[in-house]
Amino acid sequence: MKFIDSKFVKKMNEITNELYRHGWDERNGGNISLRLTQSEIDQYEDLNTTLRNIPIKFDASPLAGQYYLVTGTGRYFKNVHKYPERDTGLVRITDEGNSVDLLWGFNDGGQPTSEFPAHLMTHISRQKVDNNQRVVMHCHPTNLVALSFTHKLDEASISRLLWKMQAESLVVFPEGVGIIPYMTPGTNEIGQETADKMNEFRVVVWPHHGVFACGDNMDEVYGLIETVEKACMIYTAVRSQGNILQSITDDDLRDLAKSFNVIPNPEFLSMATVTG
Ligand code: 2HA
Ligand code: ZN
Repeated sequence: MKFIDSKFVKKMNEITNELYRHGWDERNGGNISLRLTQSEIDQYEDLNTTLRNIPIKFDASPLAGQYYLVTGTGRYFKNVHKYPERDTGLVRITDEGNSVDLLWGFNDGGQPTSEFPAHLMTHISRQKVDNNQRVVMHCHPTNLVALSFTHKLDEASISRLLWKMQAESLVVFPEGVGIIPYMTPGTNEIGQETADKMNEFRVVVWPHHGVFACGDNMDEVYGLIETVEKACMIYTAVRSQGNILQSITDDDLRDLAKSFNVIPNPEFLSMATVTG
């Protein structure tokens, strides 16, 4: 079987298109990486030669030998499903960790996303937390970016706000969301800051820019971002309608957590009921 016909390429095509259609990946905005296992790679007949070697500008040696299907730098999510072999690539991290071997894709001379440092550093963090997590996704959800202008950039306060905008939020991201300061995109520095937050959170807000998120598979990570953005969208609608007359309370959040068997981040919500 050829890799172009794989479920991995099909899913990448589908999700990049969904992200584009939501308006979260204008122009060349956004990027995705998905780790594949050796046994998955072995199923395809056209992945056994190195097409070329691509240097990377940071040390990815903790991931040596791993395979990633990744979107290309400068590529438009609008187009990925039409030209997957041009706009995405499958790479293996070399033993030295300072370059990747291209096994498939980027067939017009392309390279991995400019946010590859943030992706790979995030993979390093998340594999320590949970080795099943193999997807990292970055996009520019409109209402989340807007919130980063109007709300104090405080993790507890934004996490609690998002939890209270819909019953779904606490269940989907009980650990809340992490937030880094505004930083220049595409740098190793924003990559390191993001990866540090990823030790604790699966969602990291990039103020005035977008979001980084991770998880087991494409649908799960996409769903995580959708849920965060939906909460932000409700907040936008609420603020435009007027004053808030009632809301989900802390006690309601505690009941939700018990019912759905999730543990809220104790720094953002205590499970102990306050009496008196
Ligand atoms: O890939 O979204 O953050 C383009 C970007 C950079
Ligand atoms: Zn971006």
